[in-house]
Amino acid sequence: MRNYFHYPVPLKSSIIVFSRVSNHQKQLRFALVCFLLTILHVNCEAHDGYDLWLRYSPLPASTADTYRSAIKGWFITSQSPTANIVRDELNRALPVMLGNRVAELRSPTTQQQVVFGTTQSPLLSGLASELAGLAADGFIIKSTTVYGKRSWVVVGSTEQGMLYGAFHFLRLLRTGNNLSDIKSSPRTKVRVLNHWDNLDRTVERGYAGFSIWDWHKLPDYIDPRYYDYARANASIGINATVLTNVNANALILTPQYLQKVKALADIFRPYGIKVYLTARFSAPIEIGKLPTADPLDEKVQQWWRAKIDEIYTYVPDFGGFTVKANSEGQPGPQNYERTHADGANMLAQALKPHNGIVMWRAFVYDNKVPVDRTKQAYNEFKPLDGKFLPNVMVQVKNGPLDFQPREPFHPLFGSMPSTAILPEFQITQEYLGFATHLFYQGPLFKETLDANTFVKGNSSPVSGVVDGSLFNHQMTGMAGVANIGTDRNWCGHPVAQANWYAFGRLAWDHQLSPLSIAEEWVRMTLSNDPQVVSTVTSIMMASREAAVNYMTPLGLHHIMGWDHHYGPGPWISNKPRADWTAVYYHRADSLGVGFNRSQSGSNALEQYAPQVREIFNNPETCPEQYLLWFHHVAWNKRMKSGRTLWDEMCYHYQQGVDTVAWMKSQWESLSGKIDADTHAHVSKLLAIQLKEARWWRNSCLLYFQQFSRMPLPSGVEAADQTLEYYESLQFPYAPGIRPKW
Ligand code: BDP
Repeated sequence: MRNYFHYPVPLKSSIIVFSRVSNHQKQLRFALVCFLLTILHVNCEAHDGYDLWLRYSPLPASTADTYRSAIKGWFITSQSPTANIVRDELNRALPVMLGNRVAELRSPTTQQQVVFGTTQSPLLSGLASELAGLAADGFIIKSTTVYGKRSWVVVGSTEQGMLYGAFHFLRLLRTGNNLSDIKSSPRTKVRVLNHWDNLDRTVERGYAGFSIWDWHKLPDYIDPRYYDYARANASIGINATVLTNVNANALILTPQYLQKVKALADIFRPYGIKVYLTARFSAPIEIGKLPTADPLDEKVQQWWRAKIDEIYTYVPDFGGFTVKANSEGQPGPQNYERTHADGANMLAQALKPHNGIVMWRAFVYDNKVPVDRTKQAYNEFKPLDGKFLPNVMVQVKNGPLDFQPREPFHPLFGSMPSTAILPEFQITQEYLGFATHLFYQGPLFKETLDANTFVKGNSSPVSGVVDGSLFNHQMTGMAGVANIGTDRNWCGHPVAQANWYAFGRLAWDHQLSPLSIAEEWVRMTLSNDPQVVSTVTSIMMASREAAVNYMTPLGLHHIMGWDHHYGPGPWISNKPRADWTAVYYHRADSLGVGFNRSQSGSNALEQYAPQVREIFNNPETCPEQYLLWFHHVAWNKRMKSGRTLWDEMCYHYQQGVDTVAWMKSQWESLSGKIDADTHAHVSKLLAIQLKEARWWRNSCLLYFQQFSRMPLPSGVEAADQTLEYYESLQFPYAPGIRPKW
């Protein structure tokens, strides 16, 4: 009898051989080894976050045993670059999670197994009808009989579907879920990351180092990170990446750079990721030497056609363009008195023969300072509904202003029924504490997706616009501004990875709950220990509301520091444009605070469906979380709690600080339960977050108190500095500042 015990550990020697010894000795040694392994397991699993949520480690013995009884080996039916990626991933994951015995089989005939493949394989073609009802790139995981053996199959109708299925299968194992029959397919088609990365490797609103695209060394030097980036995205269903900043540089469209773009596209292709670029509208002038970029000028049209044909010679499956036009100084069709539709359609026409698309952003504001900036996108785009070509999507930020901790949903959702609408979220935390604050955005994304637009009956959620079901659109997607950089852990804050993860998971399926996504992420990234899972998910789920409270409670917005948007700045005034100041947005005076967007004010509410308008227009029925977004409210107005508005505001700021203190103490309780480096890192960041939450509370309350002239209610801590002190703070080198163009 072979006398060995095989235990999967993340250490070099995973096989421990026992020599001839008595049973008692054996038991003692066994206990000792287990004890040592437990210690080593906790202490040796140090990780630096580079592996993201793809960090495989040994499953608890009983869980591994359960899986091993159903999985003796695995087999891949396809042969393709994508199949090789699946093979690598399984080889990377299964031996660690389940032990070396669960290995690749030469043929699928011998034992209980998992078969990965597509319905093109004769072995799996019988499942084609089951996959037929699923959207492209969906997959099924199913228990079935293969050559007489009860087995699991992971099948897509495409190679990409198989890849997504394989990652999902591993996710089930990694999170300790029971294997059961699953059908899954993406609810949106273009699941795209927008990188605001410049060619000099700075990242606009980036807080995790420099751009991961090493343009200078491309295409000859291929950073291994490119593969890891693609792998991480594929694991959560992201299938598109816009490599360059929306504040675009035309150089990216020149041959010198297109070679570099090609190198990246070639790497990403087998992972099912298409490459897109930002198109600078004035490129025909800047690199084409034409006198104009007028979209109706024939020479301009010809130039773009030739340029686009050229791009496809480098990247045959090039996805298309994202365009920011006539916004914040970017050139666009309005420079030539043409509309956004004229501009978008010109590019769409040239992309069409190649199946490329245009993602045309609705984040616009022109040179005239508007009465209410939140109305501008709707005013410019709503009249263009039905005028865009079918391969154009209008890309709309989640709220009508600009990625605030909380905004009502953007009124363009649902109001352009004949146009494909692509929502844009900001995964990078420009207004959300940079990469210093723990701010889990799952609840924020979901709040927008679940918001009821009432545009088509009583149940018309934004998600119905996004997945195309509300107006029967085939072109669908979800865009997120990436929070990725060269920091070893990719996103700066160890927990900021969860926002990238949540974005991908929700773009795939907006029905998932932020809590379940957080739990998956914690289990895959930190630990399956129930205490860790429940504590970290509670911290994550509390974090969004905490930040709203200590930054912009009750509907306040855009009172961050000037330009860099770091820290509080409700006093910001006297800037080149009124709508670049905080006082424009909060409108505090001796009577009250808030922006009146009701019928008696800017009437931004007219842009919403009547049912929404009715609820929001009346300060008595307007949800308090949006109160100061839509109303100018008296300081002594009675709130639902019975407190005055002033007292309520004070309590919200205090509550924000208290929640961060609670988050910190909860995190401390996990010492020794998760890897020490990650624990220490997050712990230090939470200390900064607590300090900054107090800074927000103190400075905002001192500032608004000048207008309310009311005392702080009991239980709200007084500031330890003067308002002048807070106003004097300057941060000329805060990260992520946009370059001056
Ligand atoms: C704002 C950012 C700015 C971006 C702009 C955009 O401050 O850096 O260029 O959004 O989305 O929030 O175009």
